[in-house]
Amino acid sequence: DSFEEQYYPSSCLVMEAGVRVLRRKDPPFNKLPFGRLFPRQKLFRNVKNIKTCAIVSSAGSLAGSKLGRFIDSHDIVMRFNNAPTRGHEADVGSKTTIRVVNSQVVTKPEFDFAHAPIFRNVTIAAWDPGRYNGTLEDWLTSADYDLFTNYEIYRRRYPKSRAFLIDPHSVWRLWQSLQMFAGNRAIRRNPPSSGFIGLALLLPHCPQVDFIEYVPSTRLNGRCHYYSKEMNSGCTFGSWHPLAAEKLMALDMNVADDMSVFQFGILRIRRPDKLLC
Ligand code: NCC
Repeated sequence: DSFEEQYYPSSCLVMEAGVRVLRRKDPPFNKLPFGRLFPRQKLFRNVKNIKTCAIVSSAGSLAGSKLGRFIDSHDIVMRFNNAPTRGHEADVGSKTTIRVVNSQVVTKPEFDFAHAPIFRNVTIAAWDPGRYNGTLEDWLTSADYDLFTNYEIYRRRYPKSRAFLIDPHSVWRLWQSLQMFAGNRAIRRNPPSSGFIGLALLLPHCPQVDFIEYVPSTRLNGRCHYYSKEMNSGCTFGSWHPLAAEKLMALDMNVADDMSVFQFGILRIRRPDKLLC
């Protein structure tokens, strides 16, 4: 009995964080000219037809996976930051529906957010944590990296684009869900990684999410990204983000067998039934 009372599904905790994009009607943006830059469209079209989604982590151990065809078979494919597909199709596929990008990628000149082809013709969900207890007004003047300037340039240049900003309060609620999962093991007071934010953003729209090479498989090779030679295990196990806790929580939500997770690198997460949460 006591065990059952203590157990609360991790997927419910993630759903309750309510990770979302900002909308025109959200105060204070409903009163600010800046809010009129937000797209009127929903984050995804035809949500009723979405059955399967793939989230492609940028992990080095995707190299050599040959998962490209499998990834492209999903209705929605989510990728991160400037992670390329070109030249890596066999391992990571070529379809991209949505990119979750952090505010460094929106801001730093080397990524050229407002022009680079990699950020065009896909849905964009950009995020910046702001201060833990800050208001949205504070955020507009004190974002970690000023993503607003380039967001505005991008939206004016491509008015039909689906480029959204993630509600920073919802990012911190996700951090709180992670803290709930971790119990008395303290996690870092830094926001979750783009990968975990992406999962929480996608799950409400998708009955089944395959998260690729997030929990490391036996292909683990010490490389940071599949698209660069940099060796850095911190990218996989965490240095700034509470990444290890995220991955434990993701594994707790997994319904696939060990072969799938640790040999193929595919974690399967089902959206919880409302009655369960
Ligand atoms: O590396 P990054 O992450 O772009 O990776 C995207 C997401 O993939 C998962 N990942 C990545 C590498 C790895 N070995 N294992 C993984 O599981 C993580 O879930 C990660 O979120 C980010 O989260 O936005 C991050 O962005 C980079 C960097 O800003 C961009 O790549 C642009 O260069 C950050 N690195 C630095 O700031 C140096 C990284 O900390 C987080």
